[in-house]
Amino acid sequence: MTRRDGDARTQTLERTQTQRPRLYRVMLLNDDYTPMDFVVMVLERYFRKAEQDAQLIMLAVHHKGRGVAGVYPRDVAETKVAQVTSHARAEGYPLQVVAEPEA
Ligand code: TYC
Repeated sequence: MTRRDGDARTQTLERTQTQRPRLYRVMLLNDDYTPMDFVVMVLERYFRKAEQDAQLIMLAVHHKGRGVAGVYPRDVAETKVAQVTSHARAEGYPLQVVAEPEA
């Protein structure tokens, strides 16, 4: 990393590599009321999972309490949270979906 001092108050930091955008995990949380079939449909439709993978992820969330539906840049992750939450509420289900930054 090179540091060039121009004006005493202004410094420019140069990097040879650009930083990759931070990625966010979209997490599904378990609850007692959302039907399993609805969660599987969500994983297929919004997270592009094949049916068998969707079943496995849904069951893992059911047993462990939470699990990763997908990993995306922040704007995509936030859009998926909003879309899935809106769909679940429209059906009257309490499904919780959250985005969290990768470590
Ligand atoms: N626990 C729910 C049931 O027994 C199923 C479920 C799975 C709900 C995953 C939410 O994120 C979830 N119907």
